[in-house]
Amino acid sequence: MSVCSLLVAVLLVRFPAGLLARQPHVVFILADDFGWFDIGYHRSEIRTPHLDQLSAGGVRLENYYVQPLCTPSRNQLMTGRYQVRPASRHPTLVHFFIFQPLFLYAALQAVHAPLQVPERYVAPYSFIKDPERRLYAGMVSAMDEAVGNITLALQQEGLWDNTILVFSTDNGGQTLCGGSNWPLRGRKWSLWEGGIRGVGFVASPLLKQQGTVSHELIHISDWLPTLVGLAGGSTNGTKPLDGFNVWNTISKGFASPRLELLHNIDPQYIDIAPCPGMKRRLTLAQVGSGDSRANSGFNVSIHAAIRSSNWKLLTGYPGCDVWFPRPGDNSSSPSDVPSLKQVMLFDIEKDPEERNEVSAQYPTVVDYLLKRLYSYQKSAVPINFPADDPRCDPGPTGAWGPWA
Ligand SMILES: [Ca+2]
Repeated sequence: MSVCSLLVAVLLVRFPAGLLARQPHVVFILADDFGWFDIGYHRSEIRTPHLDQLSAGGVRLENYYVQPLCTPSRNQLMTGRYQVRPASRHPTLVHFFIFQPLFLYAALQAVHAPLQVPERYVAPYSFIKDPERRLYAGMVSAMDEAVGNITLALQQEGLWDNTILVFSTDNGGQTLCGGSNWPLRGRKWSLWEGGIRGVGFVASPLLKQQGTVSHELIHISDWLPTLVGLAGGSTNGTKPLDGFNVWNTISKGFASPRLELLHNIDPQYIDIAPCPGMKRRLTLAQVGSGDSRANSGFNVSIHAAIRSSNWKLLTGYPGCDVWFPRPGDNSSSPSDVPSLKQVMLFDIEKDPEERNEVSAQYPTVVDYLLKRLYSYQKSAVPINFPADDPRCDPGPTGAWGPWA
């Protein structure tokens, strides 16, 4: 069973009400492989009335980033640190749990493949011709209902008025399994926006500004310091965090303290899933040594991406690079994708679809971001793929939990 499968962890830590009355309850709902175009408020054909209503009264995060895969996103959520850093899981988790009146982490299996859902959720989507998309839509509806049920339970128990609910995907949608990130480029497993720009929002009566949309830069590693701060805890004593406390950004609309975001550096990147135009990756590898920007110190054949304010720089092969058409739209084909370069620069604020590559126009920006990548790389830990640990097997209880 993969790490992505069947992770439903509910942790309830209660303390006497008088002791911690002022600290909010925190509910964190993490969806799996939920794509950018798969939520109602992004004009999807899939209906998500509960998610739409909850987020409409909260703050929708429209410049919010996750990692392109399950495990790295979850790791950064738990540690507040980029995955190139040594792990600092234990000290931060201690702070995370001790100060909470209620902390509920609902890491849903939905809407990750396999595509399975009771028929009653699929029936309203008979208008969707693609059978995988239709099943996927049913799974989204079931998840939407589940989030509605969680919220209703909190209201009925009298907890809602003091609750902060975060909803986030863990990575972009997988187009091979019914997901869609339209109109963003790429998909899960890639460093294009389709892989990493995440659906996310916060709903809470405690928000100072409700019913707003945030375009401030926020990353999944920011939740740890943000939630620890809300819980009255401290991140002092942990290893240095890459995440920022962004509560004032979300709640009051302040500018984000985050000016830069390392999406990833992975010299061993590989995505074996079929992608239209896969030959481009091979072509890209052949032009590697001739790139003059290799002088920056950073090996630009390495799969990497970094964001700084409006700029995003990608190096190496970023992953499946096509613009998958809007579901139901068969008129566009991925054949008109331009050639990739080893170093690519995009103005993400003006060009979130990554259609206009501008590295030649902004060489100073390119040089600066390559230096930043080199700086991160110098401090990175070597990639380590430890052997499977049989102690993690949930055994007869069927419930996953900490084991190390
Ligand atoms: Ca995932």
